[in-house]
Amino acid sequence: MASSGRDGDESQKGEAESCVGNGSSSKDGYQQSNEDEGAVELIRRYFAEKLGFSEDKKEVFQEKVKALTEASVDGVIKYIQERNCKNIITMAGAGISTAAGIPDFRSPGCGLYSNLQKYKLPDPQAIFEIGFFRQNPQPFFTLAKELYPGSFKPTLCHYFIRLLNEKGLLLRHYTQKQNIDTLERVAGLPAEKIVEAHGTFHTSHCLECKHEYTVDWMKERIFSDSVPTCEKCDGVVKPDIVFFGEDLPTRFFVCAEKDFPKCDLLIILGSSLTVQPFASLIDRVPKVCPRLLINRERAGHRDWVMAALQMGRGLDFDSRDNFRDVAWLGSCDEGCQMLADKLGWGDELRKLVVDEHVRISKQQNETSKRQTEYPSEKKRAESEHQ
Ligand code: CNA
Repeated sequence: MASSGRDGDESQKGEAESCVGNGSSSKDGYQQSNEDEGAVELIRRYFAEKLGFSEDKKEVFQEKVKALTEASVDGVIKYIQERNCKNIITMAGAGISTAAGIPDFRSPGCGLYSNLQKYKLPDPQAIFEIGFFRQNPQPFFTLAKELYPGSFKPTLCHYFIRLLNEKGLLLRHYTQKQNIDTLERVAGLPAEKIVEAHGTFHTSHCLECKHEYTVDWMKERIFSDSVPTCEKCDGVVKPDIVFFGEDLPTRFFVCAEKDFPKCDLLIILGSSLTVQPFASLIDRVPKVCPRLLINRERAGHRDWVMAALQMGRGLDFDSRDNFRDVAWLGSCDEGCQMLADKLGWGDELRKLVVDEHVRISKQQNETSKRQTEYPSEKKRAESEHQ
């Protein structure tokens, strides 16, 4: 996967070279390409004027000068170092936790949506739709039991985000995983740095009277194979993850409004960027802000017609005018290790992962040993959390 990442970089570099006309194309080829560009520019202007999308080219040109010197990973590293970035935003999807053994949603074959046949749902997404859940909550809780974290450990990518924070570079981490794993917290990222856009398993609420329940209360119900019902009013209790058809947490809107205009580098990790409004956060950074995607596949990019016409929104890896968007294709862990190496923190990150994984294993062993020796301690710990 790293090699395809590197190929991705090379293609960006090739593109940058052809932009300045120093490629190996013949004079005829060069003239032809100039004519093509002229035609594309004419079409672009025509549509931009007709549709009212006209952009101030001068402004964009001036901004271009301010962004990456090279639309590649090395360009991003140089930018971080020379511009003294302090307001990096990371946006993460389910892909940052697959290396910990937690499936994502849409990856063909191994993603959750490919493996829900046994629940006989009208369609795979129904398991996360609030209307369906109100009628039939059982499939969701059966799935939650299957997926409940046993001894998952944060991935290297989670620790990279922690390092960004410890180096004073991270403004905020936005995650759209439904955080049953809460791996960001386990990795040591402070709560105020995390925005859980699609909620969390950390708390649960009764759908009727809104009474709150703890993660341990919910866990016990999930593992006893019962649909959790409220002790006050008998309503169904749902973990505070955002289902389709529900509003996102207020914190998401408040933080996004404040953070994105300040962002000086956006790093998108392990997301298909298919679900709104999370996906469109990528368009809320300043026009000059570089955006780096680290993912197994390209995501969130404008289609080529819109890119050629300089219209529409989304990442823009391929247009000749690209001065800020970079795709590194491969695993999140490999991509983050590569970034850390280039920033000179490679060994620190490797050591952090090893030390923390040893610490977590030790903690997990001690807990399960204590609970085997003193089963009543488990009961006490659970009731203390309620
Ligand atoms: P996703 O749609 O499953 O995408 C994951 C992305 O990560 C894909 O592009 C993968 O190729 C990539 N990937 C997987 N593993 C790795 C890896 N190790 N390294 C690099 N890349 C990797 O998950 P997202 O988080 O992007 O999307 C959110 C899910 C939540 C959507 O698919 C929704 O259907 C789902 N959901 C949303 C809601 C809601 O919006 N309220 C509710 C319930 C579920």
